[in-house]
Amino acid sequence: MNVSRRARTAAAIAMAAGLCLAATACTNSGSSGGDSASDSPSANSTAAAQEVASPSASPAGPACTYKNYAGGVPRLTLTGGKTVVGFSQSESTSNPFRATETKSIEAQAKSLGVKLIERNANADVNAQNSQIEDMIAQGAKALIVAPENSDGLGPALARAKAAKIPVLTIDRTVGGTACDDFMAFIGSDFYGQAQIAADDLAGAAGDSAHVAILTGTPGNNVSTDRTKGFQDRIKAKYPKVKVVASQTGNFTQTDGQKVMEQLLQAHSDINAVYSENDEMALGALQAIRSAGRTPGKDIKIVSIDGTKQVVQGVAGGQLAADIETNPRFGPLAFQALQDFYGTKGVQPKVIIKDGHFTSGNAQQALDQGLVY
Ligand code: GZL
Repeated sequence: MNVSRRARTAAAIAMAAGLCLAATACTNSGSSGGDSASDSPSANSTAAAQEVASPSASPAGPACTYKNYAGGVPRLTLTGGKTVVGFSQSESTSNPFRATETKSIEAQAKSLGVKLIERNANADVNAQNSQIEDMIAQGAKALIVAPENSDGLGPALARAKAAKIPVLTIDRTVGGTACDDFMAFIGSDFYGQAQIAADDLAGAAGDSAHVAILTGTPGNNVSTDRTKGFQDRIKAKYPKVKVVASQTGNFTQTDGQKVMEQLLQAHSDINAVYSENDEMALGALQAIRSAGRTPGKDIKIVSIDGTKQVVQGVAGGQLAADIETNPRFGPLAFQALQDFYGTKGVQPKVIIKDGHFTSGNAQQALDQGLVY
C-alpha cells in the first residue's frame, strides 16, 4: 500500500475512533465542556483543542494574559532555556494516563527549548503543595499543574500568586477564579464522557441492566462529573437500568479489584460495570474472573481513559467500550502559555478532544498506533 493511501486509511480509522490526525481535517462534533452531554465525541488527539466556554457560563470573558492575570505578572520569554517552568504531576506514572501526560509535557518543553523542572506527588495532596513550593524556590517562574484534588492546593496557589507566578491547570480543575487564582483549565469533558459511557453500557447490557459503578478518587471534578454524567443519563434515557452499587476504587487497580470482589459478593445480580478509569477496570476484570464470571459475556463493562491494555480488552470482547481521556497536553499547555505571554490570551476553559473505542474500531485503532 503506498504511503498516501496508508495515510488515508489511518485517517479514516482515526476518525472512526473519533480521533483526528494532525494531517487530516476533522469536523469536531464539539463538546461543550462539563455541563451537557457530548453525544458523539470526535477527538483530536494530536492537534490543538477547540476553545469552548462553559455552557452555564456567560460567553467567554476577556482572554487571560500576563497583563490581567492576578493584577498583572511579569512577561516571560519561555524559549531559549532561560525561563524555568515547573510541572507538578499528581499521580504515579504507573497509570498510563499519567505516564503519557508527563511524556507529552516533557516532549513539548524539549521541542520548544523550555527549561522544565518537575515533581510527582504520588496522589498525596500535601506532597503536591510542598513540591509546588519547592519548585518555586528552585526558580520556577510559571507552573503547569495536574491537581490531585479540586480544593487541596490552596497553600501552593496562594504562594504562587504572592510570587506573581501564573498557574495553568490541566486534566483536573481547582477551586478559585480563572485569571486570578489560576490561569485556565485544559481538560476533557468528563460529564460528556460519562453520558457516552451510559449509552454504551445500556446498549451492551440492555436497558434493564443492574450496574455497579467504580467511582474515582473523591474530591476532584473528574470523579464528580463522571458520576453525575452517568447517573443523569441513566435517569433521562434508561429508567429501567438500576445502579445496585457505587463505591470508590480510588482510580487504582488494586482498590478497583478489591472493591469489585466485595460488590460481586454482596450483589449477585450485577451484570454491568461502569468504571470511571481504566486502572480500576483492570482490577475489576481480575475480580470478575476470580468470581468465576466471564467479562463481556455475563458482565458487560464500560470504562474511561482509552489506555492500550483496556482498548485491547474492547477489541477482544472483554469490555464493551472505552472512552478516551486524552492525556496529550503538551502542545496545548505550551500553546496556552505562549498565548498568555503574547496578545491572544487564554480562555478560562479549553476542552481537549477525546476518542471513543468500541468493538467496531478498537483493533484498527490499536493497529494504527492511535492508542496510548
Ligand atoms: C482525568 C484524570 C484521571 C484519569 C485517571 O483527566 O484526572 O485521573 O481519568 C487518573 O486515570 O487517575
